[in-house]
Amino acid sequence: MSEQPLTIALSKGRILDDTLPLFAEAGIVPAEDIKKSRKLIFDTNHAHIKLVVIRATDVPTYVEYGAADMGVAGKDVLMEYNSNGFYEPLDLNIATCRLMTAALKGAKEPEGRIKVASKFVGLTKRYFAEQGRQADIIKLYGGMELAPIMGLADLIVDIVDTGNTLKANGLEARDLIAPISSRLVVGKAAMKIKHRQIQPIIDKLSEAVERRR
Ligand code: PRT
Ligand code: MG
Repeated sequence: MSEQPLTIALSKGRILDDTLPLFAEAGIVPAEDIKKSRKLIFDTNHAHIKLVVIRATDVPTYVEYGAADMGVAGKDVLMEYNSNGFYEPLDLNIATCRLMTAALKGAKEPEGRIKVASKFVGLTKRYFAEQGRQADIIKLYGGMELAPIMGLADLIVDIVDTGNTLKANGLEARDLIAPISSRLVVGKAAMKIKHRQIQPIIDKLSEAVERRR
């Protein structure tokens, strides 16, 4: 019986560097070197499995709409996307970091309304609402560390790993919003229709994640 075709959307950038070795350990290997190619779609060592490599923030969109059957995305991106249009069956435990608030070192946070700069405006809005804190959220596309220095914001919400980027800019981490790692996501329709193809992939990846612990 021939296999139904299956498409997996991978986040490019730093998540991809961690994803490819994990997929290799799970027995899924691209037919050519993804990082040396300008192509966006890749065959693999399994005739029915294709990989597409796209912007991290686009992965949930492709999976929710069923254009890709499954995908790999950072929990930060999934929290910001904020949809229940897919399942999240596996924590891949790669590209780990923390989503945190940060401010100028030693700066007091204002009592009333605070200004918060982030590229994650949706999750930031929800976080401060849950905390019962009045916040004006300012959307930035990068270089969030600059915002407190320039007086644009009191706080930022950003990804922290070693803390070196904050430190180099005179900032300090304040509150942990969530620990972050990359997750396997599976479209709801795909999980029903292609369960026979998808479950073994989840199992193989899960075994690879466990072997690394
Ligand atoms: O274009 P943009 O930079 O917005 O995103 P991207 O598409 O280039 O994604 P990419 O390749 O930067 O990867 C982002 C994803 O990797 C995030 O969604 C996280 O899930 C994950 N990840 C893991 C990280 C980090 N670690 C990380 N350290 N994403 C970003 N950083 C950045 C952070 O933004 C900050 O500038 O690294 C800096 C902090 O690192 P430290 O070590 O100095 O604290
Ligand atoms: Mg980047």
